[in-house]
Amino acid sequence: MSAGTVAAVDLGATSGRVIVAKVGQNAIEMRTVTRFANTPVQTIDGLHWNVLGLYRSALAGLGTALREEPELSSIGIDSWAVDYALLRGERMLGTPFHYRDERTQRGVEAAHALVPLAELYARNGLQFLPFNSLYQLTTDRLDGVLELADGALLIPDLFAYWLTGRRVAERSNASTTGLLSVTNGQWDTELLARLKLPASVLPRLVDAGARIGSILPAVAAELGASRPIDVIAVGSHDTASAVLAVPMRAERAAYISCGTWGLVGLELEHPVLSDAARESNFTNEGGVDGTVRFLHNVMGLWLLSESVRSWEKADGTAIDLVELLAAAAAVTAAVAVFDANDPRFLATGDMPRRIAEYCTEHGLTAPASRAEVVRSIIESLAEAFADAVRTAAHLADRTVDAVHIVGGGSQNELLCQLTADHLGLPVLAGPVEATALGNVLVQARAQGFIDGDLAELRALVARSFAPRRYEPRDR
Ligand code: LRH
Repeated sequence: MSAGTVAAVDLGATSGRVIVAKVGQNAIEMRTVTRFANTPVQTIDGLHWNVLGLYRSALAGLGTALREEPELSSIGIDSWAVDYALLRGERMLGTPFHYRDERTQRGVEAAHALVPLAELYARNGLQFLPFNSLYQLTTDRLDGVLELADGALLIPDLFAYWLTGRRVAERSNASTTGLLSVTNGQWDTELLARLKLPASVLPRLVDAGARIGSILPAVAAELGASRPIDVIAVGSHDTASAVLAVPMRAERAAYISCGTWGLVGLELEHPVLSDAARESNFTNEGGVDGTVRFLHNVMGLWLLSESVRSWEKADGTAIDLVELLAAAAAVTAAVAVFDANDPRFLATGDMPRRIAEYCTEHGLTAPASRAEVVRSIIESLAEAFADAVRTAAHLADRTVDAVHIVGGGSQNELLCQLTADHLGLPVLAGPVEATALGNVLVQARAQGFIDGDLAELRALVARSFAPRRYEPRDR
């Protein structure tokens, strides 16, 4: 078995990147080839992803990757979950909506009138999020748009289709649609019929590790590739890839995949579908190798990035985030701790104002300076993370003795330390690029550059990227 080189296209809610990795049984080397902004666009009908811009940037990055690493053998794509493009033949019908668009309220009501939430949970195992694809598709149905479509592809599957001409639905991301059976991992055709959604728009399911196809000749020409390159299905839901690359002992550890969202939970072999799990809004998403991600979505660093966006708009200049975080760490006064899970924080908008409103409504002193707002956000996130870890362990009847934080949030020292303090447990931080790592590991295994089960892949991650440890302090 010898090492090989693969490329990950990793699309996040604020930026995308193309990363190349040389993966062998004993070490992984990763290098970011390009990073590009992901800036959603508000038009008259709502908030959209600029998927064409993202695809162009991904192609440019892959072209550079191929020039720099001519032996590159495959490509894997991951992104945020739930959002999709509708297709008719080869044509994309309109521009995909962003899950933070507020149009889906009608879809939620209409879907629940057909199938109540408790029954949905028993069938799909998903926490209620107003943007789960089934509510978005129901809104498209009500708007008369769905009937025009003969296909629906989640964002990574859309990119794979544009690269290869093959339409598939990778199973980890398909599990976030709400239309996949949590018990047998197949499209739930009975549920689709009851929701009046056409099963015919949904493509064939594939598992992470499956070869989707070779890049089309026109794509090869654009990338300057002189030989066929495979596109491999990875854990195309970014959280599935991130959790795969958490260097944990899954039976005893909780994880927090912390980027735009803070995804807090456990890896299980079987879903937990109890009333208590549903009432606590815990989800059972599909992971790589048949695992279940039992987790809760906490609002995450979105609270911070959206606050920074408001301030930058007001100032007309960029904010130095490192400086701002240092100022937040230096705040000594007690700051308000608010409920980071409050739905008012979901949509785009003036986050500092919403936090102040929340505080006033709940008899808390609203943070005054920007440093205090940031401190308040981080304290509130740490508390919400700790709560979610405790609830997950209780609901799944598991003992947790360490918590791993991966993703961008693992670089936030204050957040890691406060999470450890709130839980009274050690926090192990890193790797930062867990999502891209999970992506390249699945490709490398599919290509035979490495082998092993999840525990062995995680041991390889731990050897290559040793986590940083935060001990809990007395409170
Ligand atoms: C994180 C994420 C998360 C989903 C949300 C829509 O990027 O994929 O797992 O709940 O985006």
